[in-house]
Amino acid sequence: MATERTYIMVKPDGVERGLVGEIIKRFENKGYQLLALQMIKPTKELLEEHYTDLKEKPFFPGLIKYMSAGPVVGMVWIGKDIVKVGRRLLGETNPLASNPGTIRGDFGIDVGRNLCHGSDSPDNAEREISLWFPNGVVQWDPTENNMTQKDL
Ligand code: IDP
Ligand code: MG
Repeated sequence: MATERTYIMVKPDGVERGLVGEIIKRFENKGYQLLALQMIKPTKELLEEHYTDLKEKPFFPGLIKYMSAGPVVGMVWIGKDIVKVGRRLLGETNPLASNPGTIRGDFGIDVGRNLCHGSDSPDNAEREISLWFPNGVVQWDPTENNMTQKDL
């Protein structure tokens, strides 16, 4: 099982509904490690590049409009098998097909308002991380500083 990075993003509907903390909590509770976090109002050009594989789809113009309607919260997470398991935490693309216990299953209804994004392969994850965080992201070891000690 490889340690991988993935790009997770709370979409404009997720931000508007106040689900940023809830979505972060699920990845933290699982035990994954946060490497980067930003709120950004993406340009159409950035979104078109992010979703370049979908540009022939009939829903593409609506997708770009939806995604540029408000700020998004983009994150990089790292951990074992996180690309696949991260998508399991998100649920199916269609929230109505998503199991309860998943983010889309618990909070969504429409495929065009499905709250969150997760990379679909390790290669795409690295592509998306470079796209959204062109200045790079930190590396840190969550055990190195022993921040939980009580005798301070
Ligand atoms: P994913 O987000 O689960 O990886 P993709 O197939 O990569 O799903 O599609 C990207 C996004 O495009 C979806 O999350 C959703 O917001 C939107 N989308 C996908 N299929 C449809 C559709 O049939 N109608 C409207 N929007 C769609
Ligand atoms: Mg996808």
